Amino acid sequence: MACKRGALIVLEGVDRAGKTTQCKKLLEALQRSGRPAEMMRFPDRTTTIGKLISAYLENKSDLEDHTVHLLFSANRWEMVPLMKKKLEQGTTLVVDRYAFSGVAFTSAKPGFCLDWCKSPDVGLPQPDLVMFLQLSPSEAALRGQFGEERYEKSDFQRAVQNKFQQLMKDRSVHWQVINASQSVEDVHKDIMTHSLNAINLAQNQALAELWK
Ligand code: 2DT
Repeated sequence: MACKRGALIVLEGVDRAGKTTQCKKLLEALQRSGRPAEMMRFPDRTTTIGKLISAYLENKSDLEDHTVHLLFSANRWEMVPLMKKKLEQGTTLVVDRYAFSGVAFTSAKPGFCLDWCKSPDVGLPQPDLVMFLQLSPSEAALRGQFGEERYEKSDFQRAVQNKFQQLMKDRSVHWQVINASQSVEDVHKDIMTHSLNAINLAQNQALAELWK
């Protein structure tokens, strides 16, 4: 490796756990400390594939369930060359949702098993750290109403939460559960500590492939 690579850091969690807020805070803190870092989010709604996904999530179009699952995965794969380039250049990527959301959301639908849902994402860049922002459904409810998008219903979110619990049993992924019911600043402190460790470890390790 010509220079020390950046780390691939993913934040996952159920709705209203504070993922996007925490991604932004982490990004700013890393940049302030002089570490090159950029943020990405999935789905990336700006690409051609992302626009199809966005219309689906906004209930402006209907897509068959397998089809939309594969589009979410394709939306990650289309970013892989850019992700690898950035990581190799030493930039740490802070990513708001990744393949784990992909599997948790689709496998929460009737008729889908975890293995089928994982298969299109096998071989994606393996995150160095996946932080799961844990918040109980009752605490999430206190943070306000759900939005209007397709998956923003409490029964479905509960099923998604269960699928995340199943995914977290997989020891091939570096999961870290974060207590998201703390204050925004305390959650940030936890996230920063785990991220700095991951960045230090990643420097001397080759990027691995997810679920392979
Ligand atoms: P936000 O843009 O508000 O995060 O919501 N989803 C996400 C999937 O079903 N599959 C995926 O692969 C990904 C990344 C989670 C996006 C919604 O899309 C769901 C909520």
